Parts: sequence; structure tokens; C-alpha cells
Amino acid sequence: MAKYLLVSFKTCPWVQRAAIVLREKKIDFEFRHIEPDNRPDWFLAISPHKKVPVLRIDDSISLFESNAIAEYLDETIRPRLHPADPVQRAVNRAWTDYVPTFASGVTASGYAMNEEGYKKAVAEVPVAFDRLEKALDKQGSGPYFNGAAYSLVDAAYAPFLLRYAMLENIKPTGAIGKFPRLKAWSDALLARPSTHSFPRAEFEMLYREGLLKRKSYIAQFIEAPRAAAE
Ligand SMILES: N[C@@H](CCC(=O)N[C@@H](CS)C(=O)NCC(=O)O)C(=O)O
Repeated sequence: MAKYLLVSFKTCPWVQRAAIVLREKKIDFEFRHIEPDNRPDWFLAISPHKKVPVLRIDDSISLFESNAIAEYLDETIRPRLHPADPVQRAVNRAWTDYVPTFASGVTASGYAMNEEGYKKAVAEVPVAFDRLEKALDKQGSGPYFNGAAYSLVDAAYAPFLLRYAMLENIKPTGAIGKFPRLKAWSDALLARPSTHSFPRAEFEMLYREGLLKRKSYIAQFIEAPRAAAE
């Protein structure tokens, strides 16, 4: 098998999407985390937009854009995660096209810098949730997007449903409670081992550190960790 290197920032959801596909296909890969504020020259030379993820194959090919990486892996390594039926495949691709809109709708509250921005962002979340709820209803019974078979759609949404869950742990809004299909899908994805690149508690700490560093509005609701002596 080829040699795979996934270049990453530890908390990047787009990297997580590529890592999920690698794990679902049981592909051995080197996971190399670099610092966003100190991107090495070798990385800048292989990443046209200076962004992660980059999937480096056999030290010679560099693929970028998480969707392109996921599609490439699906075309080259079994099991096939895209549905065999062309209509279903088109439906799946249409919903992976919606991921960037869903991502910004669902995680914008983590970027808001003041209460007004936060409230506006929170008010937008049900719009994105409603779209997915209706899509899931059409797709059938779950637990995954296409039913029993795990797909690239699942790998694409899992990182953002995880971030929504982490934001809810800081300041609950209960938004997902009104969307039972989406909630069940999220629960199934968050319970699946391939979703996680790090132990959940460790990753939640990293995510919270990012919010604190950014001084997002929501960061003030993060409870201070207990002193070890307590
Ligand atoms: N559309 C890209 C998005 C990748 C992306 O935005 N990566 C972020 C980290 S999560 C990045 O590298 N940002 C660095 C920058 O914008 O300079 C994908 O799906 O791979």
C-alpha cells in the first residue's frame, strides 16, 4: 500500500474529515500536526492555499481540499463509502456540497466576539438544522445518512456536529432537541470511534483553549479547570 501523510492543525474540522475517511478505510497513515502560527516551509511548498489538510502520498503527490481528498480515497481504497446507485450518489454529493454552509451556520456562535453577534449566530442554527432534518427524513431510518451504511456524508458532517456538541457543553441552547432525526444522527456519529482523532476530553480542552485564545464571547462561560490540589 502507498505511504500516506496527513498534515494537520490539531483542531481543524476539515482535517478531521479526511482523518475519518482514512480511519473508516483502515488506512495506515502518519498524522503530522503543525502549528497554524508557524507553518514550515516544506508545508507551504505543498499547500497551494497554505491550508490544512494536505494528504501527501508516497512523498510525491500532495492532495488538498478535504472533499477532494475524501473522494480520492473513496475511488482508490475499499470499502466504497459512496452509494452504488448514481442517483443516491448525486444526492450524497449534493449534501456534502452543503457542508461549508452548515459548518458556518452551526459553529458561528463560537466565533462571535460579543453578545449581539452570539445571539444572532445562535438564531441561525435552526435554519441549518432544519435543512438536514428534512434531508434525513427523506433518506430513511438511519442511524447514518444513508441508513445502515456509513458514507462520505457522515464523515463530512461529524466534525461539525462534534463542534456543536462542544459549544453546547459550554453554553447550552438546546437547539438540536427540536430535530429528532438530526439528534439521533449526531449521537450515532459522535459514538463512532472513527470520528475522533483524539480522546474526547483532550480534544474538548484543545477546542476550549482555541476559544479562550480567540477571546470569543462564549469563552467567558468556560468553567475554569479545578486546581489539582482541590
Ligand atoms: N475548504 C478547505 C478548508 C480548509 C481550511 O479552511 N483549513 C483551515 C484550518 S481548519 C486552514 O488551514 N486555515 C489556514 C488559513 O486560512 O490560512 C477544505 O475543505 O480542506
